[in-house]
Amino acid sequence: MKITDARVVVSSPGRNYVTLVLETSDGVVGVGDATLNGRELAVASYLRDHVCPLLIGRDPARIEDTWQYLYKGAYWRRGPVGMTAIAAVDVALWDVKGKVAGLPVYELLGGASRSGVMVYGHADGHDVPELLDRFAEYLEQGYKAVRIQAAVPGVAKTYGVSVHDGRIYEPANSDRPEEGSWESSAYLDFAPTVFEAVRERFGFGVHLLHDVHHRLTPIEAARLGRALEPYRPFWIEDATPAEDQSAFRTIRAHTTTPLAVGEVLNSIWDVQTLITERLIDYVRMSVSHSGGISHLRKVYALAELFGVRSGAHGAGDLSPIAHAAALHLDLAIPNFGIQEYMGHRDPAGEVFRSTYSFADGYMHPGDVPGIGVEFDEAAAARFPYEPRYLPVNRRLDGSMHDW
Ligand code: GCO
Ligand code: MG
Repeated sequence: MKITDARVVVSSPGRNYVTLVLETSDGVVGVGDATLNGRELAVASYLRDHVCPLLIGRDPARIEDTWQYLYKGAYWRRGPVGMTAIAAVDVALWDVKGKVAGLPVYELLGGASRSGVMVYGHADGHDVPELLDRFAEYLEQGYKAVRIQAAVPGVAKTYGVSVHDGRIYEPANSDRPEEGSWESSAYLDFAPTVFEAVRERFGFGVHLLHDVHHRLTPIEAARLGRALEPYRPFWIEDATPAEDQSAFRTIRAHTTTPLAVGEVLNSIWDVQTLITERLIDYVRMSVSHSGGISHLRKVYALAELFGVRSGAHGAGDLSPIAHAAALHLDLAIPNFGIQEYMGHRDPAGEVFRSTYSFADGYMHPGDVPGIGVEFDEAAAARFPYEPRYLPVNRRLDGSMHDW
């Protein structure tokens, strides 16, 4: 069998997604997600101009060899654009392999290690009462774990708080990035009161998570971790800018609050120190941005040796193909921790028809052969690409800060 066609489709059913479609000489079709939010066309070009021509004629069964060919063959290492492009090829090849074998991908990864994958939802509020109402809705749906984010008083447009519908919390401007504002001192005083309110109302029988979105210094993050200890968070996420692995030595020295990081990282080398020095508890890299199933499972295997668990990024800007791929890995690996699940905005379901399911706080990828997501190219054509930027952030004095 040979790969006979490789094409990239950029569509915007609710938000932008980049999808790679591979066709084989046996008529089997495999799909992969190549979405890099706010920089979509860079990955589309990397694939179209530099990768797709190399795939034609290759044997789709040789997944690892193709991975090494694309990674080593580029000469330039790591980075979000290249690793997202390779991930799309990798997932599409696992999809093909599953369809050829007549098995869901998790069976090819060693089979299920659990009956379902615990996911966390994202409850937010413009103030604490609104957050508590949204939190209650997640509990009604059966969620066992919920991330809590509330607007910091005096800080306009806090990260993680939706402007409109309570689910899509990232403003996306088309001409230039929206500007948010930030002040860590106000946030550090406020965040523990949010946890206190949630624990007071809902008790300790539900997991609480919180996303700091790379905004603190190491010692600020240490202070936050310590202040939250009485409320027993499941984790604090991305406490400091992720590229500085050594920052976690400082945080770790001061708090027992579990730490998660990695949604902006792309390779096993980006988390090598974090894992081998046991500086984190959960690694948050996603299938789509980290070289696909083949590479992320190596990250998880390394993490297993050091007692670190998975906690994959699952924002709505990763397509349903990415979410399905994550669920297959989550179901199979021994050291699964938790999976983010933000869901997808309509009309994404018209373009991506998925077989994964949610029940009582757990998800399952389904049992159809392959990844379990059908990509409808005719439907995708009805939703053309729309340029969108992620926001930027300024401190109250006007200087740039991490968003
Ligand atoms: C999360 C993430 C997202 C990112 C987004 C960027 O934990 O869900 O922090 O909200 O900001 O994926 O594109
Ligand atoms: Mg995050």
